[in-house]
Amino acid sequence: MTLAPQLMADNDDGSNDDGDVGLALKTRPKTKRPPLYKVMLLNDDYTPMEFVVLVLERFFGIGHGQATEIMLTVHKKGLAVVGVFPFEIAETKVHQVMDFSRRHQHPLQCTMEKE
Ligand code: TYC
Repeated sequence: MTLAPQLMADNDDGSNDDGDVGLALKTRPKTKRPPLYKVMLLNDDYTPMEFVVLVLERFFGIGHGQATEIMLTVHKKGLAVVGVFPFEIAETKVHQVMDFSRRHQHPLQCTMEKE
């Protein structure tokens, strides 16, 4: 007859009562990064270049020099990604740009798509 297996027997759920409190720290946190969305500006023939630069400065916090470069990229290539954000922030940027452009009667278009 063997008595030893009873000394440190596991519980039904696989845990034991050996006093180990380190287990939770070793498990991987179950946080997931949110999906990201590219916010893009589209070219058109009518929106003034300086207005696009102002949009990039005001709503995307981009400095004048880099804003000018991005504007020229959109002008030449047709569109450019101007930022990557979680859904709600991307959606807010799109709405801000579209609203600002509409109020100034410019046809500038801003869109978003999942990265
Ligand atoms: N193509 C416009 C012009 O020549 C400038 C422009 C740049 C418009 C970027 C929109 O997203 C844009 N005035």
